[in-house]
Amino acid sequence: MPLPPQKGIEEKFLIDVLQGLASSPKYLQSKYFYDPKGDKLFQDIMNCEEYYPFDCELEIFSERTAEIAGAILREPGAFDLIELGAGDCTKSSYLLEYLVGEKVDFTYMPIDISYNTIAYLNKILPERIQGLNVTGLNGEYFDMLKKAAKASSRRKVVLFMGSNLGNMPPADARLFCKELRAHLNPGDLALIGIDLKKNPHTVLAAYNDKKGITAAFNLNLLSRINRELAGDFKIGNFSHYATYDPESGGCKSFLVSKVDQQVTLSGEYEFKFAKDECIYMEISQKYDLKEIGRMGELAGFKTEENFLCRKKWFVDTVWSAI
Ligand code: AVI
Repeated sequence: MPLPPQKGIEEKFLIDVLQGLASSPKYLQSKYFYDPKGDKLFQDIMNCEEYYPFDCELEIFSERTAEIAGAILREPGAFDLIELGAGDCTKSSYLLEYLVGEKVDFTYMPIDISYNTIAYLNKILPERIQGLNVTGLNGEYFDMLKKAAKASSRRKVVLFMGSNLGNMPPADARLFCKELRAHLNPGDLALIGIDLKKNPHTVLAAYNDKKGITAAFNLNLLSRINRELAGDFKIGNFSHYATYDPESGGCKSFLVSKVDQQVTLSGEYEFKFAKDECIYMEISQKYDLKEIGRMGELAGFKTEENFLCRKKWFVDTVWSAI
């Protein structure tokens, strides 16, 4: 049964929304997309024709499992395989099954902010993959990495897949990689899934699908604000707008106000929107291989291997901590 949101989390949501809507230009944080309806819409996005990143990374994990395992097993000895933001492990399951099949000594440690996700994985994974050791950790990535390091001094292999790094602006992504490195020891590995720069039409179509699923995904955050923060957004008064800049690799989503309007939250906070004013919702940054290698280097990693999908649209890069 889903747990009710904790009080502190609700307060943080209100503070972040008030801060974003009081800013100029206005913004909302994409991490709040994922309420139960948002989770379902994200599943629909992953199944929609234009959204390629999921399929590309699935191809890498399902078809190059032995090679990925080979990169991980280059160093001998038992290790902890830690996945940041594990979700339902659809892609990483290929690797887990392979490693268990090869009788490799490792513990799988999925980390997720959602208590429900971790409870589900702790229960379901050992049933699904007989012989798998699972220790799920519920909390913020770096708090949980610290906890994992305290619990065991084994070598660490960290998975951060799904192009989640792309949802940080590049400067924040660089800081994230540095912080990740600070939690690792020399020789530990990070395997990071990153969406690559490609034909701009392909990228834009993935974030502006014909069925309007991505639009609904973005608009759902306004519905969530109405429900959880007593807002009165008229959802039909906003439209989804996606843009991609092939030079910078920045793919951004906005919600555009169709009319002059005012929105009230919690009966006391009022925000005016001019016709055509935009709320910045999300960045899905694309990189090239050189930029990715440089980002790793700046953070204190060496690129060991790049696993690309056949179309060369997506990479899982393997970095070792130096
Ligand atoms: C979760 N994240 C990597 C997705 C992406 O591609 O940026 C979220 C998403 N937003 C719109 N479509 C998918």
